[in-house]
Amino acid sequence: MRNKIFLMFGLVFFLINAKAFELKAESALIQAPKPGQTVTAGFINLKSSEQLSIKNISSNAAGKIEIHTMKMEKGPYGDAIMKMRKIENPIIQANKEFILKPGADHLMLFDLKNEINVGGNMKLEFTLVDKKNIEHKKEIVFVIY
Ligand SMILES: [Cu+2]
Repeated sequence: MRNKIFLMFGLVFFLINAKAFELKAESALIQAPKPGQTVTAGFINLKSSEQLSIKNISSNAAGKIEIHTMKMEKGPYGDAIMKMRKIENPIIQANKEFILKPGADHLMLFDLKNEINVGGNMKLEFTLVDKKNIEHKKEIVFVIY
């Protein structure tokens, strides 16, 4: 079911500074938080014609947004524990898919402010820096699922 939703939404195309490069966003989704929770995860596929670094991601609806990676670590009893860690300087490589998906690298949204309902939207503003060190701000609409 979830996979189906991933395919259904998506295809949010846009151009940033058409002469400079093209950035394509697909499957921009945010998981509806569990009742009483103020943290959730988000997912997206990005593809850019030029290398971009993600300097910041912000939203009126969240206090803080990070990109996380998942890593297996040894727990106190020698067992394997999945740990999340912030990616400090995420880079979107030119012409390579930058994929944030469940069970892998993902967006982490903290301090959710509003009520977030399935089927609603959340706007996230990405601050992207190109190789010439020029900043581009791009708003991407995510679908809550
Ligand atoms: Cu996380």
